[in-house]
Amino acid sequence: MATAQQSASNDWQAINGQHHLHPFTDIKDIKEKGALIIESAKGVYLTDSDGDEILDAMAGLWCVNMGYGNPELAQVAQQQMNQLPYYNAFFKTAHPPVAKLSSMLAQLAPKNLNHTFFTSSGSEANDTVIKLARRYWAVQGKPQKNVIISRTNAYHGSTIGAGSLGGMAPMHEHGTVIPDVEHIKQPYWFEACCELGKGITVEEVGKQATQALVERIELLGVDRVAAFIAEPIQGAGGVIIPPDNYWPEIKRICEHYGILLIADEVICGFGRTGQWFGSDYYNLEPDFMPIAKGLSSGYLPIGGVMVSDRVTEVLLEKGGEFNHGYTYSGHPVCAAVAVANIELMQRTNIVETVNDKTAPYLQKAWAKLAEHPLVGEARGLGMLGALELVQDKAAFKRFDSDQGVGMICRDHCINEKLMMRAVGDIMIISPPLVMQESDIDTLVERAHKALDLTQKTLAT
Ligand code: PXG
Repeated sequence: MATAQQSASNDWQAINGQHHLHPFTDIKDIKEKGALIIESAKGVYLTDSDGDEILDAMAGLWCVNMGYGNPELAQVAQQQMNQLPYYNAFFKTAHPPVAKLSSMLAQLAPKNLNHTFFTSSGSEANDTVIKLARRYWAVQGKPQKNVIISRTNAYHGSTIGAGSLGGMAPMHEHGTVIPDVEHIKQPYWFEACCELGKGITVEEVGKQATQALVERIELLGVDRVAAFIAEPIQGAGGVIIPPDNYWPEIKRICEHYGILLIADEVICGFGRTGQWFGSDYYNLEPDFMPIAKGLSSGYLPIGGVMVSDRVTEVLLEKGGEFNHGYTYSGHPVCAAVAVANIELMQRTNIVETVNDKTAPYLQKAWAKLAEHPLVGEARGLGMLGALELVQDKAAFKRFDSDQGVGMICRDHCINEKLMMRAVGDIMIISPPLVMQESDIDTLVERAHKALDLTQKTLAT
């Protein structure tokens, strides 16, 4: 007989199945199988509607950096709701939370970034950055210098602008793609090995990927190219960590040709790499940094674009009115929670703890998973990790994609009470920064068990 809790769980699944259209989900599939209903969460554990506790190795969607159920963030939201639940930042008005947040961000970010345009999401941030980068050149009499170069397999969001920056073909099939966005290859060592069926040096992969930028700029003509956009470490594409020679050379190329550099920090920002920003990790001083997710630890939707002094100066001098903005740009409750989240991060020294302790511990444990017969590569950096599931390690041979090995493994993870995501046959993690060593042990144990079970399923 079903317990009361299971009946409640079935109810929510049924109601949800009838009326909710999910993001990035096969509609028929979810109607048939029902969604996993998450009812509450505390620290690094989710509780589903059956009462089961699931270790969240994804920090929600790469965002709940300070963990769930922090009373301080909830109190700040309540207090700001009472004091000023909404006012806008259009037409020469502002409010204390947005003023405070913009000043805190200027203190935290690489030293050349001192202004922020606020949005409610990373996608809106990337739509904004397209307009800002093009405007920077247009107001200087170069409207034709409007091409943005991005990378294949990149994810920069789902709106039409941000989706166009992204380099994932299935997303482009769903809607119009804006013109004047170009894609070049990503610095993806493991994939290069799989394509060749043998090893290749990481330096060579880095060199080819940077050379691709030079070639595309030369092909288009530098007078056409406004900017290059990339994540410091590519997240949703499968946690792709660039070789050491990649970023210094990209930085040099952008400087050499005088094109703007956009570092999408939506995932890498706010401690994920063990530094405040991925740009700090790679020693970049980008012209723009789109931010979101960890800015509020996902407690409320807020994002933005941090803008460099060289861009701000041109816009101040020649820009005039910037005809762009969102009703919720710099929303006071979201901004107040972001301020409290940053203060919490600073007070608890979380970024230093990640860098000195948690990330090294995680990476050491994670690297051992490479010994598993299914794992072709276990890579990671900071609080990010990926496992490449392969058919034959020595030959760098992947599974046929229609075998759905990543999804098989993901289902086993969930049965083992571990929330880990599959990108094709790459299993990825992006745990909350507040994970303790004991949580990491549990994470890796459960991941190992899920790999064993995947191997068993494949053998039957
Ligand atoms: N840039 C990057 C680098 C991202 O990862 C966005 C922009 C867009 O942010 P918003 O807030 O509009 O979603 C993202 C979002 C996944 C997954 O399955 C990743 C994201 C969003 C949803 C799912 O890995 N990243």
